[in-house]
Amino acid sequence: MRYNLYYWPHIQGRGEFVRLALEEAGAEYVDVARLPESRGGVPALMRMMERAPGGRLPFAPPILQAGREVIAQTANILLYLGARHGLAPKAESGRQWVHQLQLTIADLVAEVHDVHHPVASGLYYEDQKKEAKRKAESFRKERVPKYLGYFDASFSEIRAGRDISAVQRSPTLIFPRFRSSKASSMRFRGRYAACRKNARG
Ligand SMILES: N[C@@H](CCC(=O)N[C@@H](CS)C(=O)NCC(=O)O)C(=O)O
Repeated sequence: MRYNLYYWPHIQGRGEFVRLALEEAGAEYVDVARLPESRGGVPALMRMMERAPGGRLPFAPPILQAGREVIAQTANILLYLGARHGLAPKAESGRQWVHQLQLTIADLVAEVHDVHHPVASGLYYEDQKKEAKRKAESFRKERVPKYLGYFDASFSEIRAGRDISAVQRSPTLIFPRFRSSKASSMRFRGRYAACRKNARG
């Protein structure tokens, strides 16, 4: 099966989670919006948003087309790929646990976005810098330690052998890579590093 991925061509963003899973799976895929407009490009992405085959309209990219199926919402796409490519546990409870972690990552991603667009998504960061600065303070002090503490505790449980099968080769392994990716840590690199150092004591 050759997949079509639809995502904004000039940013890593949420599309990167899907690309990493596809790469990990060794799956064949086309990054449609990165093609020239004669074969895809952003117009093809817009067409997919407005007239998805089957009428299941996506709200926003990333979007994965798998044959006649059109799937949106990053965590939903990873749930789909995880089951089909052995990236997630076979047992339903394990898959649900991995999905829970991925949804929590989605919450973190949304918060990172909101730090830079605290007033409105449609406004440029430059137009809401004052509010962004205030938001960033509580994000760095309270939210980053809370999220990292949660993931550290979860991975400690897994390392302790209680549910290793749940996360072996799962899309959540993307998380450590995500942290070191441009999408998040470019802006909060110092804070992430400090939190990790504190966590290790
Ligand atoms: N919950 C969705 C969020 C999707 C999303 O916000 N996509 C961004 C790009 S990363 C977008 O283009 N949003 C347009 C909009 O919300 O109007 C997911 O996890 O996939």
